[in-house]
Amino acid sequence: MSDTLILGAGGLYPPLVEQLVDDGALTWPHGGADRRAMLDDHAADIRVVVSSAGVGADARLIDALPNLELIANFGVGYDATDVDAATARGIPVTNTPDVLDDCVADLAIGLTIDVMRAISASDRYARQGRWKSDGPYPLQRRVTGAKVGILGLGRIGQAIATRFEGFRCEIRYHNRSRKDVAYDYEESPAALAEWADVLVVATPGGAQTKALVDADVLAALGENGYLVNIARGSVVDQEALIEALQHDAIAGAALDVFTDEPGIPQELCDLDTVVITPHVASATHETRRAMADVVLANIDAHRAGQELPTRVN
Ligand code: 8YV
Repeated sequence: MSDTLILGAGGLYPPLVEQLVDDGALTWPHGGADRRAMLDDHAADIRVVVSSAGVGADARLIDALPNLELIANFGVGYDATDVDAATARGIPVTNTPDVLDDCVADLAIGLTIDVMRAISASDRYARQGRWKSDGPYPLQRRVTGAKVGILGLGRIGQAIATRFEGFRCEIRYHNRSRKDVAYDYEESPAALAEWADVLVVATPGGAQTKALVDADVLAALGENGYLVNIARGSVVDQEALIEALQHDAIAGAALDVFTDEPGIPQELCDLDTVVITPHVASATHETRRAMADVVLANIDAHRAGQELPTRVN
């Protein structure tokens, strides 16, 4: 319907965007002048905004839409949207929990194996003909039995932990609050990092977790430790991470998320001890379809005046 505005359409599930656009939805233009023109023409019509990790509804946009009734976020993390501003206006925000846990956890395992076993780095080595010219690839680190620290033991963190159990890993965690689980709790991110061979970041983003993994946590992780981040770039002090990697103060990092996406610092790209994926943890056909269904279920429920299935505020 033409009362819907899709933010960051390029980063969503294309069939969802097609379906909404076929129904008359507008897509948020790239340029500032085009945005102003769209708001001049349509601000009063917009009742539903579809947001995502890529582009959220900030306070300015929320302010500019006088009749906004719903922000339906395509993604479990809604830190790009100003939920306080929405709540102040009585506007519900919804997200897409649960349906993406498995794919995000799968990628966390893949990234861990890649960075410890140098899959991508040794693939490059092999393709460059260096096996022949330089000899066998240097030895790597064993994943099975490694000590895995999970920072943020929510649904995704638990799905990651369960998978690591299959690798006979010892698991500990740090979280805002203790959980009723069989894993030992560490009192701080630094204590968890000190203990762990691999520190997996699985917290929400936002102000509360900003730079939770800082220079001290990286120092505690140490020269034999690996960092894996499938959460948000904001949770890790990216400058401190680059510094630690450049000085071999940690053994490596596998990153799906970055501070200023889609920008990735060249310093990270230049390091063979870093595995990089472009925020694809939920990006499978199956999971993106399921996320789209949750977005549509929330929009449909809103239009029917029913309770929203996955409201966050
Ligand atoms: C994005 C995510 O929503 O669920 C999240 O929090 O970060 C992702 O699933 C997706 O990439 C669309 O931007």
